[in-house]
Amino acid sequence: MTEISDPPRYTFKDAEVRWQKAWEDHHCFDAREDQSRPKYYVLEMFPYPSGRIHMGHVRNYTMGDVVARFKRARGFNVLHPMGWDAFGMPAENAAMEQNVHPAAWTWQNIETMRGQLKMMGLSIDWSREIATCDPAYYRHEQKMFLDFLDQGLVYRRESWVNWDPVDNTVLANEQVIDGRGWRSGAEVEKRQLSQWFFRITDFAEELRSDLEKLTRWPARVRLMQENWIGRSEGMRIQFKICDQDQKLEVFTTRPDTLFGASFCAISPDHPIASELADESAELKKFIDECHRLGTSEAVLEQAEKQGHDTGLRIQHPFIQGKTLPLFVANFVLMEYGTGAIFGCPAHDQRDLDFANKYGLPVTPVILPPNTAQETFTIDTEAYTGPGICINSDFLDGLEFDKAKAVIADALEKQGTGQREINFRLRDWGISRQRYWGCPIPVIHCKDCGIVPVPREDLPVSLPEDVTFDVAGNPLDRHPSWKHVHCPSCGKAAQRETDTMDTFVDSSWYFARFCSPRSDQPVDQTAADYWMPVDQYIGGIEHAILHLLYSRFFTRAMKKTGWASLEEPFDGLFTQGMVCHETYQSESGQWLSPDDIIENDMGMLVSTADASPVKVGRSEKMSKSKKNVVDPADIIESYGADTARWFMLSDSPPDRDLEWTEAGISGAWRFMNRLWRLVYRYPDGSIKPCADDACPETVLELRQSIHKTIDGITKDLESFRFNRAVARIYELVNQISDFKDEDNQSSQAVLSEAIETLIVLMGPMVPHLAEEMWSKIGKTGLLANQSWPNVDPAMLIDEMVTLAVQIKGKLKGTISVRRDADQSEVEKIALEEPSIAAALEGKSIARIIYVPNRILNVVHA
Ligand code: ANZ
Ligand code: ZN
Repeated sequence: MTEISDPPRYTFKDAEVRWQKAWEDHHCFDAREDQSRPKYYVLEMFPYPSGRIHMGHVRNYTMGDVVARFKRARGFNVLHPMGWDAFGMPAENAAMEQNVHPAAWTWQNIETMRGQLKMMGLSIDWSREIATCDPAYYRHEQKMFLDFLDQGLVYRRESWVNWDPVDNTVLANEQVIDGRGWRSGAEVEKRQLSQWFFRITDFAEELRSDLEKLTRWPARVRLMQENWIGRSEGMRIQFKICDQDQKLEVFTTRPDTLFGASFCAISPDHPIASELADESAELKKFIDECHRLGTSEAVLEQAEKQGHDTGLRIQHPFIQGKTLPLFVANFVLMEYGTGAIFGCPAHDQRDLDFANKYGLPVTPVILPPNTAQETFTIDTEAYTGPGICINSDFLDGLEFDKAKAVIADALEKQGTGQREINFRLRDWGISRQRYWGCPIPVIHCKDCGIVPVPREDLPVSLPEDVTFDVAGNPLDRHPSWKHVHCPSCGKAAQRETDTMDTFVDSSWYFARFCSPRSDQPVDQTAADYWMPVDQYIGGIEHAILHLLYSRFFTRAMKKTGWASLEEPFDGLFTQGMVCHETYQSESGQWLSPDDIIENDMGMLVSTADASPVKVGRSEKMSKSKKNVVDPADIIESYGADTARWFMLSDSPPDRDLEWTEAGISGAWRFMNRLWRLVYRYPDGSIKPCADDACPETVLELRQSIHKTIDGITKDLESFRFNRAVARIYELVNQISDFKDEDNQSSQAVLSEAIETLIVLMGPMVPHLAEEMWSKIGKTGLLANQSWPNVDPAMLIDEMVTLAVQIKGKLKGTISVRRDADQSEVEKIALEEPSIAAALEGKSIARIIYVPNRILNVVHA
């Protein structure tokens, strides 16, 4: 028997820094292009440097690190970089509130968070670190912007914006809450402002149809993107406006309901509305009210449908003498279709609500299947399903789909309508009237118009001496920064003072990581080697915009010669959130987990005054509910490996994870148990006996080892970390239970078990694994060790119970090897006494075999 000395405690504090340093000293994770080896690019969504890492980061980066280390052990040349999504509003808010410079605040946060990430022991190539606020990064973004401009992928146009009159700034729709600015609380106004746009709509069809190719993306994300792009097949129809030369052009996806039209409506921003408003104070008031409410889709979804009758009448294209009233209505968006509609109340809920409110007729024109026309009526609920056309002249009796085609032909023949495909996707407005962003590199000249900054003058850097004591864009009021000479004519001119949406910065960072110090945006050789990202990992909150923008940007880069592929992310995984119970005092104040304690009676009470605490449901960790646990504290008390292990162990990685004290201390105990286990390790040089000479217990443990390798390999390939963890627990139990004797084969299998266990745990708890690896006398870093191979002979032993039927009736069962082939199974079955007896004297016609389940014998 192996002597078990009393093991000392595992001192993670000393071990974790020691191994981090060893990896760094050996440049273990530095990635270099190597055409002779297959590459694997693992990327987690890079963090915003808000100040400290949170549990969401820990979960995200732990998963990515497991994949990176696993793939490296599997022989891939792995790229696993890290950087900072460093521009954005919070830095400016900090500047305003704490009187620090946004750059200083950001770089300080990066410093802190880099240190925290390093404490996690991530296998990152830190030599590739980038920060988007670094001119060395954003100069390339500016260069590409100019290339996009040359290619017509960027343009400037007037557009409506939410204007906060107190902060003097444009607000995103999400920053308008109940019609007021989220910071100032001021009533938001609508203003027309010249803004820069990326022509993402050029790629609408492609961005949609290529989703089909993204087979390694979650179906849910693909669907969300598809809905966001929103392709609609419909028609553009020109209606005649009575007593006017003007036409009213509408977009509809339901031309089959044209005979049920009872009104037309235009958006408050439609040119006809503006024109009429010049003559009507009442209409002007109505339009202003609509603007106050906001005209975004989200707002309008909620708002009550309201309209203003213009008094104009619209001629129905097929019904002689029939005219429809024209309204200005708050639910019609200017940015979609033509900004005008015809309303068919019977078959559209919004139209019906509107018609009922304004007393407009409701004529059903689609009859649902199996419904009698005489009794079919619509009162408060529109019918939007399929059916047969009624009350529709030459469409009567047609299936609605067929009717669409018939009426489309009729309108096209009349010259008053054209088939059209519309997308919900809008061009991407990237102008921000903010300081802490990438400057848009153009100059406005009175004579020459928009002049690109000459490429040799890039970067256009942000000025450092800016103030945040008053509202508005600091770049705009800077005394000298914007005043330049026109590069074209030399006269006095002005820089563009808009900066880019920070989503631009994150739309190409993954490409920059391939050659982070290149003096071009990307080095083509490097990018061709590393791209696409093989595995991208991040939160579901980025399912739409960030991923769509990145897909667009990559296409735009291809068009301008900066990329050679369209899709940047081959595989995508979206992780769940980290949640925690919530606590409230009796008076309803949120309490942090640190503010409560269990009293003698086992009740949760406040540490401050021992008053009882209400335990609420588990929710995503958030500052507002105070249910956050700081990862730094956890790493400090338990070590990085414990935190990583718990993150991986608890739930499937795409689900929410419930953070508990019990869970983390359980993980901690397991780390220590592992550490004690290595003290059983015998000399690893012992050779095992030949398989057939092995005692049964030895064979059993060998089989477990190889089943574990096989299982964990598959689990890590498919993001089933929690199952990999469960297999580790099982193997550890088996090793603990193994009665090793002082003979060669049992000592050999024990060393195989412990070595394998350590290698398998490497990706998940890398520090402890290194420590154990060295403890059992291995030289060289575990980080450079390759993944163990499965001995297939150790897998196929498993027996399965097979039902044997005769003509479909169960006659007995036999035990056979899993996946045994038919002839072997037949032989065993036919020799089985009960079967043999039943078949006595019969001639077998055929035998049907369902592997691992059933053998059915059919006799004549
Ligand atoms: C008449 C009609 C009858 C409609 C009916 C629907 C049902 P999707 O599928 O999203 O493309 N629409 C068109 N432009 C609009 C705008 N700018 N603002 C608000 N609504 C608009 O939706 C297309 C339908 O949305 C169009 O088809 C139009 O109403 C409305 F029984 O035309 B429909
Ligand atoms: Zn000029």
